[in-house]
Parts: sequence; C-alpha cells; structure tokens
Amino acid sequence: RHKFWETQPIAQFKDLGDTTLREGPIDPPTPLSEVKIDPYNLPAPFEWITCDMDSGEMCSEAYHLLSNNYVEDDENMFRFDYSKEFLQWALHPPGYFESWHIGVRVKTSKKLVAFISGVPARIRVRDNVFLMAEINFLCVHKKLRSKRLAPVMIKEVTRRIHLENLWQAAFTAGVVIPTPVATCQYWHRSLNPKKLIDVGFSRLGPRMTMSRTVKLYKLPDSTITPGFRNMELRDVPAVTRLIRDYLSRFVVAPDFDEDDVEHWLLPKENVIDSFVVESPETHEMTDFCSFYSLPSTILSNPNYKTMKVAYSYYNVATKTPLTQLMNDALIIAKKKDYDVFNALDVMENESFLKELKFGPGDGKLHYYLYNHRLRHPLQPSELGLVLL
Ligand code: NHW
Ligand code: EN5
Repeated sequence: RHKFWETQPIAQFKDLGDTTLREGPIDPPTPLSEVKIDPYNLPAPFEWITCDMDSGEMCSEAYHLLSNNYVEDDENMFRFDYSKEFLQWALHPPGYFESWHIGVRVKTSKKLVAFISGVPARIRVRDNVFLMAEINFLCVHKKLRSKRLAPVMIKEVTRRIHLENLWQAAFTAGVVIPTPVATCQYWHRSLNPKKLIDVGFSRLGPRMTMSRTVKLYKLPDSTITPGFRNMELRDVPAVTRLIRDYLSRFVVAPDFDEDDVEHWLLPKENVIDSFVVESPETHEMTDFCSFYSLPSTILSNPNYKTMKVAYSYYNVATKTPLTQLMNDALIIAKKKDYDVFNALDVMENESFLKELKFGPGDGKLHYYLYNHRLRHPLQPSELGLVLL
C-alpha cells in the first residue's frame, strides 16, 4: 500500500493502541560516520542543488515553482501562493542550515523542477524536548508527478538532517500516510463574503441573500480591547514568557526562546502580524495574538486573480477573553483587506470558532512525527504547534 512509507521509521497503522510499544524515538541515532556521505541518486536528467534563499534569483525560482505547482484544494480551484518574503522568513529561523533547502534542476536547461526544505526547531513532546527538523514546501513540478521523485527527495533531506546530528522531524500534510499524530479541521471566517462567493470559495447559505450575508459578517472599524497594539522588539522578553507558559500545557509544542520569538512572532509586513495587550494601568503584558499571511491564487476566475488569506498562528489569552482577543484579530485582518481568516481546531481554538462565525472547511490537516512514536493519536486541542 505505502511502498515508501513502509520502509521508514514512523508509527505504522498496525501499531496503534499496542501498549507494548514504548513512546519516543523509534530508531536510535547512528554514528555520524555511518551516515551516507554521497547524495541519493536522482534519475539521470536531474541534479541536486542547495538553494541560497538569500539570493533574490534563487528565491524567485523557488517562488515560481511553488506558485505554479504547490498545494491546491480538492477541486483545484485555489493554490497556495507563499510570497518570496514569506519563504525567506520561513526558511531562515535561528540556526537554519542552508544544506536543508534542497532543489532539483534539469541538468540541461537548469530549470528548477522540485523543492523540499527543513528548518531546525526544538519541539517538546510531553516532558522531553527534541531537536527536530520541520519539513515543508515539498513540491514536484506537475509534469513530473508519480515518478517516485518525492521518496528520493525525502530520503535526501533526511540524510542532510542526519549529517547535522538530528534524528526526528515534524510535518503536516493534507494527505493521509502512516500515521497521523493528530487530524485537525480547517475553519474559515469570511471577511469579504461577496468576493468569497463570487470566486467559489464559499456559498450563499440556505434562505440567505447577499445583503443579509454581508451584514452577518460585518465587523467594527477598530479593535475593542484597551491596550491592544502591534507587538514591538521591546516586547520579546514578555511575549516569550507568556508563550512559554501557555504552550507548556499542550502535549506537542515548540520550545520557543527569545530568539525564536523575535524571529517567528515579530511583525513583518505582509508575512506575520502580531499583537499584544498591555494593561493601560499596570503595563503588564497579559495577552498575545498573531496571524500569518498566505494568499491563494484563484485558478480560472475572470474577475479575481488572488485571495488574501490570514491564518491564525499563536494566541495566548490570560486576561482578555480569548473570543474577544480573536475578534480584535478579525477586525485588524478585515482592515488590512484580508478576504478570509483561517484557523485550525488546535490549542483552545474550538472555544471561539462558532461564536465568531467560523465555519468548517472541506480540508483537513494531518500532523506527523518522523522517528517518534506516540502510543495514541492526540486530540487537536492537545497540539500546541502550528506549522506554516
Ligand atoms: S504537505 C504539502 C506537500 N506538497 C504538495 O502537496 C504540493 C503538490 N504536490 C506535489 O508536489 C507539506 C507532489 O504531489 C508531491 C508528491 C511532491 C507531494 N508528504 O513522487 P511520487 C510538506 O511539504 C508520498 C509525505 O510518485 P508525487 C510536508 C506518497 O504517499 N509523503 O508522488 C512534506 C507515496 O509514498 P507511498 C507524501 O505526487 C513532508 C510517494 O510520496 C506526500 O509525484 C515530507 C509518492 O511519490 C506528502 N505531502 O509527489 C516527509 N505526498 O509510501 C518528511 C505524497 O505511499 C519526512 N507522498 O508509496 C521527514 C523527513 C526528515 C527526517 C529527519 C530525521
Ligand atoms: C503544510 N503546511 O483544502 C500545509 N483548503 O478547508 C499543506 N476549503 O480552503 C496541507 N474545494 O472549505 C494543506 N470553503 C491542506 C489543505 C489544502 C487546501 C485546502 C481547504 C481547507 C479550503 C475552502 C474552499 C473549498 C473550495 C472547493 C472551503 C468553505 C468556506 C465556508 C465559509 C463560510 C462558512 C462555512 C465555510
């Protein structure tokens, strides 16, 4: 059934609920001297490259490969359109390895036809922190699909990660392979319902007119919570404390330090927005919320080419009710001209989704760990991890 995945150190479907299996790493680390030194063989027309994503040209090539060939919804109406600035941000966290940004070119034409990337992250699973790779942006050009290139790319990124002495990885995917750690639901909150309906992203509900729908999704012009403002560099220590304390309650979550928070959570125009609530009286930092920007190309619509989409990222509410905090995030996203606000049912998100008029989408997101076994699958609410 899964000719490739059956050979990999991942929990197999048949292991689920087997209480004799221990939680934790599946294969032990091998001595670095035993890690294969040569890259895996690609079919003859192709060659490996390491992508310097600081180079404008390299980054543009990766951007164009992804914007034309990356993830689509099940009816091929929309395709993710990660921006160049987003890719540079996503691939350059503290301690990144350029060798983990891997391209495949056609030898003769030098055309980039496939990509895969990893970045390092400290991920806590229950009481233990593991140095892991987060894998993302696996993409094979549409014309080269189903030729078993993906397994070679996965083995090559694994080899390069092993060379840095890392032995675990985390990733998410829309497809089911052995074996999800958790399966999450996408939820969507319309901000620009007329456009969303025009492009086929959503539909007019039963017994609804366009004007009733527009009214249903109306939002105030400005945020409600006193002390709500953009996060700034000087907030990094307080936000780190807030986030670390909050994430400690989930089974799987990143172990963020101040450098991580500065990289992953400080606002970056059209990439990441983040906000704090600073008490006007005590100047205490009590709440935090954030969303990242991932537009989608609209495939074949005469009126619109692109849809602006905000994705809920990390949110922490200690004083402001979480629902009110997220409503303020919606207000800002609407003001910034986003068409829709997406969220997964991870962390405590269930608690605000319905009240804030999110509806379930037709997409699911499966979370995976490589070379790490959990005895049972997790509930989405036990996940404190959001991958881009
Ligand atoms: S998920 C997004 C993945 N990308 C896309 O969906 C873009 C559009 N699709 C494509 O480009 C986020 C191709 O369809 C791809 C597959 C390249 C997906 N994850 O080459 P073949 C990520 O980037 C397995 C894992 O013939 P193809 C996460 C499939 O099950 N495996 O297919 C990436 C089959 O194996 P099986 C996937 O359609 C995580 C084999 O690939 C997969 O031409 C990567 C077929 O290969 C997916 N999303 O190319 C794993 N999609 O055993 C990282 C298909 O079933 C693991 N497959 O026969 C950790 C590594 C690091 C470890 C470090 C210690
Ligand atoms: C790795 N980091 O299917 C990520 N999106 O629901 C890779 N559906 O947008 C894995 N099909 O339901 C990505 N509108 C896996 C997801 C791939 C993309 C995907 C889904 C998520 C999506 C939309 C559009 C569907 C178009 C036809 C959808 C309904 C919205 C409606 C708004 C009003 C309230 C009810 C819901």
